Amino acid sequence: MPAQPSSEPTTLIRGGTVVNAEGFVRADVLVRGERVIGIGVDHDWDADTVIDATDKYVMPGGIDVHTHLEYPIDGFTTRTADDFATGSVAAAFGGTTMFIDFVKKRPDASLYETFVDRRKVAEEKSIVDFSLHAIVPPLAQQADVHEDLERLYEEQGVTSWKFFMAYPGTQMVEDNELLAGMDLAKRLGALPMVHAENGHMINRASSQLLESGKTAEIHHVDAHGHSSEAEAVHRAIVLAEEVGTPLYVVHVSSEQAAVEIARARSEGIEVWGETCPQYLLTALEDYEGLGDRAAGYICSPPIRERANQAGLWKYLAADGLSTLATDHAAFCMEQPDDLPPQKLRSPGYFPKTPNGVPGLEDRLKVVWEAGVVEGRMDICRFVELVATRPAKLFGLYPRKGTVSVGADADIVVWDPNSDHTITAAESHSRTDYNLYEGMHVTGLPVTVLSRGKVLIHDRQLQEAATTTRGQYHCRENAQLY
Ligand code: DUC
Ligand code: ZN
Ligand code: ZN
Repeated sequence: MPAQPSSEPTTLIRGGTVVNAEGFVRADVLVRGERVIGIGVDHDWDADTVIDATDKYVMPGGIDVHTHLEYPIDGFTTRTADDFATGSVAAAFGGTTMFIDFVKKRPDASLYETFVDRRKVAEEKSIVDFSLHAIVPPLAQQADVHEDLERLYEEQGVTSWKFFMAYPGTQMVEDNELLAGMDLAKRLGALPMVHAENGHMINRASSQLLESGKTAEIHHVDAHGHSSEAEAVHRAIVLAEEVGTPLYVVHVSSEQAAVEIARARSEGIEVWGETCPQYLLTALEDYEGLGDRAAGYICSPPIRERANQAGLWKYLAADGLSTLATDHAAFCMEQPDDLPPQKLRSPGYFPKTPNGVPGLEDRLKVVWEAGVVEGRMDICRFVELVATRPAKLFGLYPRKGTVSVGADADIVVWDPNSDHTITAAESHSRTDYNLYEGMHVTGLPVTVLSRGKVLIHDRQLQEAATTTRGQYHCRENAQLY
């Protein structure tokens, strides 16, 4: 199939192995404009740009469905360090060509108004495509929030809504509100997402720790027990089943919580679990001796004991857990002048340590290393976890999450023979530390295309990255299978 005459630029990715969730094949990929227009070996294709992918994999760009860029937390007293510019550059360097961030209602605006402002900021800054989930505030913060959710769904394609089962008094919704939100989600076909930790159990444990003088960073993990996560996951599944809606559980950190999801899935219940690299590759043992600097590892739910990791890997392999996202909420350890108080704003007092860890640039590399190179998953499952399943669940498939004719040319050329040692100094996030500092990885994204534009080539940022902007995506309903 010769390329049809067109004024749009063409790119030929030649000599690689195309990897999709369903399988892999040795084939060339022809891109015209923003889309893939041909995949094959027997052709007379010519193109304006030819990329040699010999001995490399050609995969769909990573989709990170859980990020927090320039994101306000703790009652808007601080915000994450990466803005949409630095965060999206870090994403591109790491082979991620689409992210889905969150909108949290500002105190002075409705959820809808906050969404409009945030979408605009991201459109001005991001170099890769993006979308936004809505965070559903308690009704006490916005009594008519369901009207906004419906409007966001209809007008902006916001087809996924996150509910907090933790943080009573600020973000937590009680079960009646969760049920009402799930009812609305079911009526529209939106996908409810839950931060599943029992907020009352966490508050009780925190108070007891503080009363006994256990205020140091390391006690954050003690306040967020496995059982508080497993209980909330179980409850969310029961409530979703009662309503009859599918459910997505974000950032599953505990094997006990994964067991609840896997059990429900084995009974045919439509619940999907996400986990994150920090829960698979870092552990409590990595930060228990760090004193105040354990702050760099604090996130919720917490990074748990090393013995917990094997269970998460087991459920990832068996599809008890179905997606890998980062929950990238990067803060700096050293305080920059131009950012609000960061990780060390309250040394020795864990309740005020900003929650969140970085990972957007590293997700594909570290999961490839620990997953594919170390034999825990094959390359197709890797693609499914980091791109295809996220695209399906969040209404982007088959436009994204696959290298197929007609799909957006969001493509990563992956060199399984390149190696690299991860350091914060060579990373592109604004944060100044890296959870994977010193980790040696084999397998790197060498060329990255976003809707046909080459953003990264030979691991260098290209001119196109300075002149193009990512697009906001209105999303469809989840495709569950
Ligand atoms: N939940 C998240 O998903 N990210 C940051 C903090 C939190 O509680
Ligand atoms: Zn959360
Ligand atoms: Zn998050």
